[in-house]
Amino acid sequence: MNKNTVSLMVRAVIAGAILSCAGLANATVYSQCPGDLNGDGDNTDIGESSIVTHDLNGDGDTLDPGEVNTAKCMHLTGGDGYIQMADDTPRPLYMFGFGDLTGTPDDQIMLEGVLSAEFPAPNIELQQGEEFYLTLSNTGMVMRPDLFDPHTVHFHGYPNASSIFDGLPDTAVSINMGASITYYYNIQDPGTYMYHCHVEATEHMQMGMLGNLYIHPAQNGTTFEYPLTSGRTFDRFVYNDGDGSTGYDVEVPIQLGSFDSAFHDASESVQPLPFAEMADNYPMLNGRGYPDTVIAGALPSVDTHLDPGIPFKQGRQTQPVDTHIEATQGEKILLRISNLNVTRFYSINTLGIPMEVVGVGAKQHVGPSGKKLYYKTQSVTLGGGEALDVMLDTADVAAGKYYLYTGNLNYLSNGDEDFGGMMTEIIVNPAI
Ligand SMILES: [Ca+2]
Ligand SMILES: [Ca+2]
Ligand SMILES: [Ca+2]
Ligand SMILES: [Ca+2]
Ligand SMILES: [Cu+2]
Repeated sequence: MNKNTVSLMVRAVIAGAILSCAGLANATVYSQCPGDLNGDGDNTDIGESSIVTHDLNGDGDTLDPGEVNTAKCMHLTGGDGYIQMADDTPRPLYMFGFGDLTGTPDDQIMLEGVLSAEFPAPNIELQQGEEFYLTLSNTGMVMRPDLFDPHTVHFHGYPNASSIFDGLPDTAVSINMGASITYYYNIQDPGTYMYHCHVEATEHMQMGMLGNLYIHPAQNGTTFEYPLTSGRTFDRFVYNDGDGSTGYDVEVPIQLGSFDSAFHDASESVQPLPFAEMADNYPMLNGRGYPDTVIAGALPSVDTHLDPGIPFKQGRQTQPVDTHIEATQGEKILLRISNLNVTRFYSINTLGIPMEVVGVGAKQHVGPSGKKLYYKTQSVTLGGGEALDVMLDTADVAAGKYYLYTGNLNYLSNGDEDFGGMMTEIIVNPAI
């Protein structure tokens, strides 16, 4: 048992004691989820209805024809945890983050939600017309029992009707440890967004409270041929384009980002945080460096690197979002690329498959008159808070393996180890 392990154990025991003294572990949260009759935050159990009726024409009557909307619920935790970096000897890294506990009964959230941070934060995928009830429960910082940080959810770039649900600490409520709030969103604007905690944003964002957020348009399900007479049809689109020009077959959300391991280590070891020296050394796609990026599905749990004596460790998968890109020749791949990094711009390139940018900042890329401003490129650059919808058309591409990677070669590394970092593979399978 090394010194680090002992210190982890000691702090975990202190944290456990504080949690039980404060009653935090036994605290009950109160999620709001229309149609959920047994209070487990899930409105799709047997006998439950996810249907809620609403007055859509403003006459005060909710029963007119067509006045039915679908409510969708999700339950996120805000707290701390560990993820695994892609060094040759996998290295756990301490972080703050959101975890997905949707479907967990309210009275078990505080216990189950301990050390549940995920990176990136759980994907939030919505459909235009949905009403989204997002409960955030602050499950505390178990490895930092000296901290009492609140958290929020901020939908970046999203046109929110009310500032109370926007997550800015200045204008909205922040959620203290042991407490919860249910955010309400009327989902009307399709596009690629992102979300993050806005409390002490430089710190909480560097520590990992960042996620993919994207909204499918009402046009989905309608079939368009694009280009006309080409014989290529689509029924999924990035935007309500009216002509199918944002149609795609395969969709991959990609969050560009990076961590400063010295900052994370200082947070874990209760040292002053080196804000001024912040310099990220682990560039990642969806919270992983290459070659972990090409692994389909979740990475294994990081449990094995921690002492089994740490209480509440649930064997959770903390990096569930992959960057596995695979299509059949002739298909269009949509990359929903966003950057929420607090220190850097990042450029990302393809070779052999041109990128076509069809959306910028959660809007279809058209001029004021509707004229398409789509453009082809081999490289896109995004600063923190920016999003692009990038199409890869494999129609005229040979089957094989291609790469999506940053052209800044110093970012192709995992910490001190070269040949990793911000890169993944694009597999184009031959058409049969
Ligand atoms: Ca239920
Ligand atoms: Ca009505
Ligand atoms: Ca009416
Ligand atoms: Ca802080
Ligand atoms: Cu936070």
